[in-house]
Amino acid sequence: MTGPERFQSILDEDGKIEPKDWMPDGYRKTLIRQIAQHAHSEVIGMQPEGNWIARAPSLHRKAILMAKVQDEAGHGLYLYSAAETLGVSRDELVDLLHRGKHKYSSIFNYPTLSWADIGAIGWLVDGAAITNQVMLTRCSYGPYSRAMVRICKEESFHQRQGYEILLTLVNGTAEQKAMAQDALDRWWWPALMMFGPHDADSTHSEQSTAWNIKRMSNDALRQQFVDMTVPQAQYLGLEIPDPDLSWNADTSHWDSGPIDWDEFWRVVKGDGPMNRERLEHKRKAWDDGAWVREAAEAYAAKHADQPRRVA
Ligand code: BYC
Repeated sequence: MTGPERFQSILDEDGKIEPKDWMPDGYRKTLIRQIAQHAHSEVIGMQPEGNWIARAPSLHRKAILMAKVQDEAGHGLYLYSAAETLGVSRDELVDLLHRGKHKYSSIFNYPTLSWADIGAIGWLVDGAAITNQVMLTRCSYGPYSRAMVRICKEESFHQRQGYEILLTLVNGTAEQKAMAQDALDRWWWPALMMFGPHDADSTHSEQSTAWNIKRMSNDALRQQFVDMTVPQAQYLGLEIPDPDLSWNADTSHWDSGPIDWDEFWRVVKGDGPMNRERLEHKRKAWDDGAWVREAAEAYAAKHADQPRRVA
């Protein structure tokens, strides 16, 4: 069997493509693009929540939030490693992000203005991310799909801790409940935008679906998220900020109103409320960490000829 024939037969049998297998150039490029964007999102995504670590309302909340933010760093590392199996280095990818040549998820360009935003991120942002990532556990590229399995387990905990923050707030004072409603008002639409443009406007969906990278469309995943989240909002006693939201008895789905795609593209193209701050902060953290990388390299060079100690 030739390389291309074997590649197609693996896809036909719903198998996994592994790093050493032959793969079309476009398949490799698509995966590098998507996995790198995903890794960057995890790392940039530490900022909105990191903003509240020092201001968490109790030691307990602070410990949970620190663990969550560290998990996101870990997700970034698995994903950069998965991208490296495709022949690109982490340094190259990070450099492309720092030079503004790579995208990351639009959602992380919104500010976290109150403690309730930390609840809304866990509930909605991690909730949307899991919806997408459960699908990606079935992606045809082995290293990416396996990274997703572990990430989804951690994201489920993140989602629940966010929901629990909001549950506590809605059962608190009127002011706390209003804070939770305000967070939902600001995060609802950006969370729906995380799934990407409508299927008809999606550049990559058709090819990515043919390659078993995507197993569900942007709109189908968005609908799944809406259907899952509406009853959760009802249980919280909060109102989803969509006047067109209504139950459709014919389709057994919630119908929602139009998304502001102008806002989406503005944010994706770098002009959202926090785009500049997020990239500046990321570049500064990279520069500030130079001494750590230099020390690690000097140490590795000095001990290169010694057998590695296993702890
Ligand atoms: N934001 O052809 P399409 C987390 C771009 S982090 C920005 O449909 P595709 C967390 C898209 O890249 C989890 N750009 O694209 C961390 C493309 O542009 P290019 C984040 C977007 O790839 C910390 C163009 O629009 N999850 O959980 O087939 C704290 C056309 O779109 C967005 C992932 O990264 C967007 N929202 O489908 C808390 C999931 N949407 O590349 C939580 C992995 C679209 O041609 N990614 N674009 O210049 C994916 O599954 C897919 O890439 C997408 C888009 C579904 C997002």
